[in-house]
Amino acid sequence: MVSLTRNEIELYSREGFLIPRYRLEEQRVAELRDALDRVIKANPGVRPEQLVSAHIKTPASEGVTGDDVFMDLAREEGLIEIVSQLIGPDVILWGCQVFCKPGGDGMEVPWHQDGHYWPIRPLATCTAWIAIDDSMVDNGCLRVIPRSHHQRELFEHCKEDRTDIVLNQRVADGQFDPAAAVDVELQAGQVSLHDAYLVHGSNPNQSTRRRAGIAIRYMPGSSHFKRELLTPSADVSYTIDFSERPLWLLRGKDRTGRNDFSVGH
Ligand SMILES: O=C(O)CCC(=O)C(=O)O
Repeated sequence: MVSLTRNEIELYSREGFLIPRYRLEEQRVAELRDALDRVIKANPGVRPEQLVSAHIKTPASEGVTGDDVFMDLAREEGLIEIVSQLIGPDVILWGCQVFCKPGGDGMEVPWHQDGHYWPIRPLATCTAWIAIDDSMVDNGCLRVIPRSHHQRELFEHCKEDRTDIVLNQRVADGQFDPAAAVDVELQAGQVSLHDAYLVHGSNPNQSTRRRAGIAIRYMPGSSHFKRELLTPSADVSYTIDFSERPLWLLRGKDRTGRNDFSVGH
């Protein structure tokens, strides 16, 4: 099993993101592609960048029919091991979204901090973003602003009235330097990890090649998923309903004693 070096752990803590040496085998990537094809087929009314809760097979309040292959990926020991080196020994799975940008019209993800959207206190999550296709500059790879997580504060976000973007709130101007952006290019099967406070986004897909990735969200057992903080809303231009979101304790304990693992299962 791959474990992170001390250097990698320090890099994640300093920069807010990391590309570990962990990589899925080709066969596994092929299974993810097949699962994605099934999910796209089962959800004809949903933009493929907005396949929220794709790890849950039965559509719940968010309306997306997911696939067990994505759940198996989220439970993969190798991933959990790496994540636990970054967030501690208690690991709770609380979310998963496929961001699939079709060739030609794949949408932009505006600059944002994930934590702005999430009802987690204290706010903490490590996202593992797994490339299902090669994710390069021309097809709209993830872009990050290194160290923008440092102060552990949420910047002001403003609403965008555009229909060609995946999220309709973005970090308001003047709070970070977009010129500092780093492209996180990954080959299919590679993984990047990012912190809940890190400013990140991605450009539209300018190529004819699809760019699909799956973001799996893990929080430490010292955080509370406070469903009542955010009510179901269209704030992100698609339905997010934290009130019914199931949680899975994958490793260790719920140190808060307040996370509800019965909801939504
Ligand atoms: O896949 C993308 O381009 C954006 C992903 C993202 O915003 C996230 O994982 O939080």
